[in-house]
Amino acid sequence: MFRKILIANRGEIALRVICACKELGIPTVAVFSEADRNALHVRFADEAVCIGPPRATDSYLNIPQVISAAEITNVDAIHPGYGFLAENANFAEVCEASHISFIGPSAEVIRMMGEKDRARREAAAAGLPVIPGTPGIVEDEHAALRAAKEISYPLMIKASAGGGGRGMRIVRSAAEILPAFQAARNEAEQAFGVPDVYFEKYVERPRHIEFQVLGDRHGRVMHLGERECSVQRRHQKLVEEAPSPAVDESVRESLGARVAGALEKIGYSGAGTVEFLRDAQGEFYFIEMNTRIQVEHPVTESVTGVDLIKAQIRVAAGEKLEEVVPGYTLRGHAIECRINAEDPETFAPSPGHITALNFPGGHGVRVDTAMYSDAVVPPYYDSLIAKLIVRAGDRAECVARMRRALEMFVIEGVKTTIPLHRRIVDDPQFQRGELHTGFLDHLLAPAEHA
Ligand code: MV4
Repeated sequence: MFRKILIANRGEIALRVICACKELGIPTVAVFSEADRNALHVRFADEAVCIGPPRATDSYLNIPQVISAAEITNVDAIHPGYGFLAENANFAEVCEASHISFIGPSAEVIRMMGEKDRARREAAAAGLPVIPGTPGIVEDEHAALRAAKEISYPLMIKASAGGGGRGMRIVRSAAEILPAFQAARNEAEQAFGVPDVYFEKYVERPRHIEFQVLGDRHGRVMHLGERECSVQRRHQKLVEEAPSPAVDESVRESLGARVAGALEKIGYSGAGTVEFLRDAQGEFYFIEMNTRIQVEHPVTESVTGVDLIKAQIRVAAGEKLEEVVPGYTLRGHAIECRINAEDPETFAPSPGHITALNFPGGHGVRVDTAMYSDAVVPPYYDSLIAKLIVRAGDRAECVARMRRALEMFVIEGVKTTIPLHRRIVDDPQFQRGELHTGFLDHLLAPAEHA
């Protein structure tokens, strides 16, 4: 097992990782920017090192600064959390070159999954269903016209370096294809420095369903069931749940086994998430893989009983999967609401000073946060300030529990998305579990009158 772990992150996930380390008996080192001097992750870690000015590029994204902090404090592993350096293959490489274990998959696999057209090809080769589309990048206008004719409309143009919804375009007719192709290439070049794009058939109003996986460093990979993440706005998830209301045991077992088998072929290790779209006919298609722990991991923990952060650390230290997770049974239902410091109507960030705070509690309620009364939410980072996770015997009881927990949650001093979450869980369609990726836009659209 590791002697000491540095957590290259901030906020609730840094605190979450420190909690897991404490329970494993591993000393921790926090890093922090000048804006996070009084943050809870700094106070709760055994040691803390300032790594630079408030802006993330100067601190949490500054690889030499993070590595220096790791060397000064003599850690033997780094946990990257999510965001920041978590899916940076160069960072994983620098860690290993510095004889520090990166708690995550190999740099090669991170790089593979970061190139989305390549990830799609590798997933297909390993036996996962993919959306009909181009075998690789579309090089020029001639190839674009040919590919569009083959795939037919509507189709989607995606940036190879994109992911998470950035650099995508829907094309509904032949008249739009060439302008859209050029625009998408320009946008991709601007955003990622790489103009490469590929095409897929467009799937209308799909569900977003993702499988949690865990692999050891001995070639074994298992799945821990799926999460439903269809409640999103502009590719930001707001509510996630496990299991998905659209997945029954036979689909879970067959697709889960295919996912685990595919990742064993690829040589995956660590925690990861395989994202699928599920179309209206119930077909599943691989779209992307995330090679990190995700924000919504607690819903999977709640229904499997597996502590995913501890498991991540143990497999990174070389323990075998059969020892880390001897087995699990899915029990009940869990829902997570992401609470952001944002205006619930305009979604404008609302940084500031927390003047009053009351967390909900009671049976089946978990709050993952680094907030405290008198804390400051800085303007420099993403606006997630708390995750409210509830579990119950079934989905209906879980929704009722979420409604009462949201009622108990008080945050004053900054605007939050709590009022929006109340609207979501009060919605009859949400309560019926009839979700798709357009659900939230529909809920937010101004009411139409006949
Ligand atoms: C798609 C799609 C429809 N057809 N691909 C958005 C994020 C990125 N991970 C992939 N995304 C999509 N890819 C094809 N071929 C629709 C989306 C999509 C979406 C996916 C998941 C959750 C929310 C979404 C919202 C809009 C579009």
